Amino acid sequence: MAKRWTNDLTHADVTPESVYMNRRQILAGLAGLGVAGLGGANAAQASQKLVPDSWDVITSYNNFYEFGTGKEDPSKYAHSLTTDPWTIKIDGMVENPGDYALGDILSKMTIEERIYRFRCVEAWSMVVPWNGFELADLLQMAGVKDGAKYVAFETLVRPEEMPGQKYPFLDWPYVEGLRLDEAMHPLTLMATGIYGKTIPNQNGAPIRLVVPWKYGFKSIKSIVRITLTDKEPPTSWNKAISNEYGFYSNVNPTVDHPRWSQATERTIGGGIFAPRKDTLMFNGYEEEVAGLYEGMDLRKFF
Ligand SMILES: Nc1nc2c(c(=O)[nH]1)N[C@H]1C(S)=C(S)[C@@H](COP(=O)(O)O)O[C@H]1N2
Ligand SMILES: [Mo]
Repeated sequence: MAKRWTNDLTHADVTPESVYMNRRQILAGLAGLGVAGLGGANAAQASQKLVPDSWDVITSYNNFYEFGTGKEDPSKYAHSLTTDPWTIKIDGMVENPGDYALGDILSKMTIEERIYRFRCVEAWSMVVPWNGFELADLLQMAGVKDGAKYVAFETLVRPEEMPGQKYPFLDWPYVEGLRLDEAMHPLTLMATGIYGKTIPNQNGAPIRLVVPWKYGFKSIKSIVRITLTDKEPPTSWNKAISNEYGFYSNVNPTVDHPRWSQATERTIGGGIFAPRKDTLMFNGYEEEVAGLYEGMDLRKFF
């Protein structure tokens, strides 16, 4: 088979599993050293009414807001999420719409390991070994109709198990989207595992998206719906703070966040005195994905 993407990473580059799982504590230690917060004014005001933690605290450590905005909430509550049975609705501009049991989908897919860089918009990064299959294979199974241009994704809404959804911190469900060619790219993964194990609930069980050349928030967790459409779908962070988070959100060291530089990043697990590392264009996947954006002004389409 022709090599459709290059992997310059090996297990030697992988962020140690314990560091990945305890990122919140590690980031807590870095907080005074300039880890940027994610929030914008509106969301910050909204969140302050709901939670005792400051905006910078919650956004730096918490990356699954459905479980709450407190920094320990995902680890406290995510274990109660029921991930079996799990159904994904595939609808919109597809030949075979329907409610697909996850087990049936997985029986048709080949799970492989992909070691990818993962770059959060908050300027920290890790190297993660994912287990999953290409989204393209799932879309092929669904049969994409002519005229479809985008893929929209939705996370589960189940406030009984996801207590953060009792508050309008974000407009639930968490939604994300890709252009169809981005979704069909061989790097775009649907992950069901990390570090060779079933993906933990707090990391998006039982199935999540991984788009390694985009900022981490595009990699939507615990997906229950995938819709093919001809219109650019709304995305959660863009709806919340549109001037800070665009639809594309490609990792780009030359386009700064309005409130901090994206030129460098802190490697989680590198130790607090490790020098920051230069952020790579498209997170190091430029050769594979730059062609998707030829002729586009990446400042305008950020
Ligand atoms: N549904 C949902 N997906 C989500 C999020 C979220 O809050 N809800 N957080 C995003 C953010 S900000 C990041 S950085 C990554 C973190 O994934 P990880 O916790 O597995 O590292 O998930 C992304 N996907
Ligand atoms: Mo993030």
